[in-house]
Amino acid sequence: MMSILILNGPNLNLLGTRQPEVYGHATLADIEAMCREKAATLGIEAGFAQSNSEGRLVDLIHEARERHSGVVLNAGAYTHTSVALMDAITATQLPVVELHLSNIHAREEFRRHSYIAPVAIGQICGFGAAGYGLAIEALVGHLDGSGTT
Ligand code: CA2
Repeated sequence: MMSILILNGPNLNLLGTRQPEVYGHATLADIEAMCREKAATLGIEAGFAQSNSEGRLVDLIHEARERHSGVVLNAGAYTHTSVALMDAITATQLPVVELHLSNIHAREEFRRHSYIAPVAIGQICGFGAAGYGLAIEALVGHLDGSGTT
């Protein structure tokens, strides 16, 4: 059975507790449950992980190559800073869908630049927790050949 990894970066463990006007009311556990439901509907397996550490996220991307066919990545603030995450994606050659809860293009200027975007198959942002479901669909569409990218 096809398996994908949904990987979350720094501070996303705090979701649902603060700034609901920006990031919504869903907790990361709610989002995990929603992702598992979506995966079951699509007939695939899904791993789900979160780390606040850049190096741990690099390790998880490396390890994903053994078990998963692709990654949905919300790299949080490392999106805007991490050459290491960009290189990890390039090194593993895994297809990655970049995901953000908020519309990073409608916020501070520094959030508009992403080190992930050039090595991702595409980016989804601005749809809150629902974006995870959209990203899973896009990744599975890419992997089974029914997507456009
Ligand atoms: O919109 C997104 O998903 C982000 O990746 C979230 C990151 C932010 O740095 C990116 O620019 C966009 C921040 C996540 C912070 O999560 C919080 C959770 C609860 C309370 C406050 C922040």
